[in-house]
Amino acid sequence: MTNRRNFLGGAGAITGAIAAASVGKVAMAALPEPVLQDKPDTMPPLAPPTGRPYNPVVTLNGWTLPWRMNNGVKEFHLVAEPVVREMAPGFKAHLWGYNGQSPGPTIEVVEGDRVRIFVTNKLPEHTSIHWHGQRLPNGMDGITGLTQPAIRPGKTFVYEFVARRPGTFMYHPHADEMTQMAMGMMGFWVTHPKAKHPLIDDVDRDFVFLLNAYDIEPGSATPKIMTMLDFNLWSWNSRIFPGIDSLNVRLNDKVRIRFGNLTMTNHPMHLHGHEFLVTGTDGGPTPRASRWYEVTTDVAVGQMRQIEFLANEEGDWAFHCHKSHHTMNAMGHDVPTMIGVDHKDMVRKITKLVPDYMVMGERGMADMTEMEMPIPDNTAPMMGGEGPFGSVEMGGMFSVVKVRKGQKAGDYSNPGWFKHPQGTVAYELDGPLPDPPRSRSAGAAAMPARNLPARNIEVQIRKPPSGHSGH
Ligand SMILES: [Cu+2]
Repeated sequence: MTNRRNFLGGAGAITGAIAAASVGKVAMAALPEPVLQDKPDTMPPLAPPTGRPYNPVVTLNGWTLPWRMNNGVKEFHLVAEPVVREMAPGFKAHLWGYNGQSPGPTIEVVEGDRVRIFVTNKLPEHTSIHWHGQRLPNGMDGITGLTQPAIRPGKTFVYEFVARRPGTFMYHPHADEMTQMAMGMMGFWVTHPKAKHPLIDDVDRDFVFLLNAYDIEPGSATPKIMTMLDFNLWSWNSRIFPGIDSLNVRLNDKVRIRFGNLTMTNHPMHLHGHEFLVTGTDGGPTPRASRWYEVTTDVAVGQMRQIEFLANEEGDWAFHCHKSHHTMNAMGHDVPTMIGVDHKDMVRKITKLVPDYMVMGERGMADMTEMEMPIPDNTAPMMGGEGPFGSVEMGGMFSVVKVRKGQKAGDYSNPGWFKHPQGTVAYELDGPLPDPPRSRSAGAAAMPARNLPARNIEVQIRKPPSGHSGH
């Protein structure tokens, strides 16, 4: 749950003294008290207490920032600061974020709202915030050096604009971006339509999360900021499976999931058991004629996608990035392929020198999930997550859409594992294998060879006219 900490004595101990010195008491009193979050749990949707009504979103392992109304203006207070983010149970990362967590809180407003955002910098270096995708006055775009001076440590800047178009947006720094995004500074923004919109359907559940990535050495806690491609933690909202909450819906709910990509590579997002439509991008809702059903949609760097589907198949449906390295956690990348290598002789020799030497990967990497290999403190296992049938052998960008009937109206708590109707689970064959029907020995009738007369096929290639005059 959120807590309201004293602004001056709060989380940003590193720069707290500077903040006190540079923001006067009177100025401080005029700011909305910053609300902070100290847990990585998925907060229930925040029904709007003031302003116009809308159907609020659910931020996966995150929360929505409360606001105050001030003469018709929605005022928010973001505090950029170092945070400790639990990325999975047993693994905490030292990141930078907003208001106690990384990513920062989701900001939800309604089309036409006038929004004022106070941004206080409690980082050890300057920052700014860019409101990715918004229509706004150029001077509110948040580009350090280009549209505004940097927000120095301890200083507070004010951004103010009207949320002009409904849609799915992000926010992130545009100052020392390589460092600040690698450290986890980003957040989600949703502008709800002010009235029934021809291209925006009502949904029962509306989930949001950001795709982000970190390079944190096993056993350490701070990301390496110089990494460009070889990240080892692929996360949703700075959480990795099995630390990512499930997306709980009721049978026949209409479900929207919005995601934005602030990593350094693309992510083909894949949903099991249902087909979805891409109903929106960073540019707003897509025209209906442009929508077609898919089960995977690629999200390029800097892009946002919103997908919608009718959850009409009960079960625990996997939902993940389809790059197999992105559903693994740290330490999987520098291991040589050992499949099929017979280690026996080598192991005997090595064991004389290193008594507790262990062979890895001789039969594939699945053994890794079973052998309880000792790993350094503060490290997530490479892949894991216990399911009802054993290890799920996944990490990183993976979660489960849990579709259930019979859950009470409004109850979106985790229903536990799916109870499969009898006879609907893949099973182990008991008894001898029947002859494969295609085998010749099983009788030629199963699939007789097709005897076609040999033909000489002449391929005719029309050559371009000689010379270059035709170009
Ligand atoms: Cu991916």
